[in-house]
Order: sequence, then C-alpha cells, then structure tokens
Amino acid sequence: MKMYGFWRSLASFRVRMALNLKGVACEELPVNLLKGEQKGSAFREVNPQAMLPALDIGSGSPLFQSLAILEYLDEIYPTPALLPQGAAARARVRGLALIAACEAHPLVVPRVREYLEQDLKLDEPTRATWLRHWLNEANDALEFHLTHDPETGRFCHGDTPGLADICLVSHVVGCGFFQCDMTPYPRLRELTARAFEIDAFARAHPLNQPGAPASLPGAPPPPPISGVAR
Ligand SMILES: N[C@@H](CCC(=O)N[C@@H](CS)C(=O)NCC(=O)O)C(=O)O
Repeated sequence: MKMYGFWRSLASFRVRMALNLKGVACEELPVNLLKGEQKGSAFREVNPQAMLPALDIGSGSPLFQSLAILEYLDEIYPTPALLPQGAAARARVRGLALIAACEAHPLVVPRVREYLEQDLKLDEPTRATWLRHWLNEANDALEFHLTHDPETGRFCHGDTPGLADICLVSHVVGCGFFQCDMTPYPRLRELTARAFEIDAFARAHPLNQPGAPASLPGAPPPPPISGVAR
C-alpha cells in the first residue's frame, strides 16, 4: 500500500493516524504542496482533484478523499474499529468527524488560501481572520458537542480513540498552524493531548514526518514519539 501525502497535509495526517492505529505498513510518496506539485499533470493522473491524500491499494485506481479512505481502512482492517457499535453512535462520530474535516478544513486548504491572496487580493491579516473565523466556528460546535454529550469519554466517543478523534486531532493541529487561540476550548485541548499520548497519533503528527521543519512559527511543538527517531 502506498499513500501520496505530504508532511503539511492535514488530510494525509488523518490517514496516517488510522494506518498507525491499525498497524498497517504504508509507504508515503511525498507530493510537495509548498511547491504546488499536486497541480502537475503527473499527480492529476493519480487524483484529478489535485488533492492529497490518495491511497494506492495495489489494484484499481487510487482511493481519494480522506474520510472515504478511513472508512475503507476500517472495513479492510476492522481492528481496532474506528466506528462504534450502533447506528446512532456511528452517526454521532461521523457528525463530529464531518464538522472538522468537511466544514472547517476545506476553507483553509492551499487552493482556497491562494484564491484569497491571488484572485481576491486579500492581505495577510484579512486572510488570517478568514481562516480563524471558520476554524473557530468548528471549534465552537465541537467544544459544545464534546462537553455536553455524555457519550464523550476519555476520547471523543467513549474510552477508545476512533474516527472522531482522528478528525479532531487533525483539526486542532491545523488550528495551531494558523495560530488560533485555543484557550476557549479546554475539551478540545484535553482530548487532543490524550490522543497524542498514543504513539500512533504522535508518530503521525505533521512535524514528525521526514522533510518537515522541527517547528512552525507560533504553532505548538510536535508531541514526543516513543522509541522512534525522527
Ligand atoms: N476533503 C479532502 C480534502 C483534501 C485536501 O484539500 N487536501 C489538501 C492537503 S490537506 C490538498 O491537497 N490541497 C491542495 C490544494 O489545495 O491545492 C479530503 O479530506 O481528502
């Protein structure tokens, strides 16, 4: 199995966490988003949407869209499960995942940031206000759900990490990259810190990937990883 990904890609980070949790070996083929390599004709043959990640499973066309890939991995490698038992519980977990991955994340990706800068000519402070506005909309909703619903346990749903944690963690790391103030979101910080105590999450962190800088200005440092050299 091979994943087209990049250290900075939050959607690739989601798939990396799932692969690690399930103990599935996967080679990562870097596509440099900072150089715009995703827009080249070679990568468009892999994913015509010019987005990461894409997962080459060795037969057929590569899989695309991180949430579809996560559900594929969960079906093929059922243990540990990313989704809970029960239709209502699964709907809750998918709902939490969608708030992070499908409401907030698409508004802060490179193509949108480039459009704001190059086409709409918005200056850097205005662009930062845009990004943080949408990230905080998701933060407000996630903090509410994860604080008020008794289904929240040590993790987003009960006491084992799953799909919602994967999406929450990628979202909170993204908030760090864009320097959101996370002070009003204690539950999000608590759940993210707990996930990063698990090696599968910590090893997948963008700043723990080959080619990544040791830190990003204003962003929290990456979590330590046990027993694996950077
Ligand atoms: N909804 C997609 C989002 C994919 C996506 O936007 N990936 C980003 C990196 S995290 C990307 O490749 N962006 C390229 C661009 O915006 O030009 C998913 O979850 O897979």
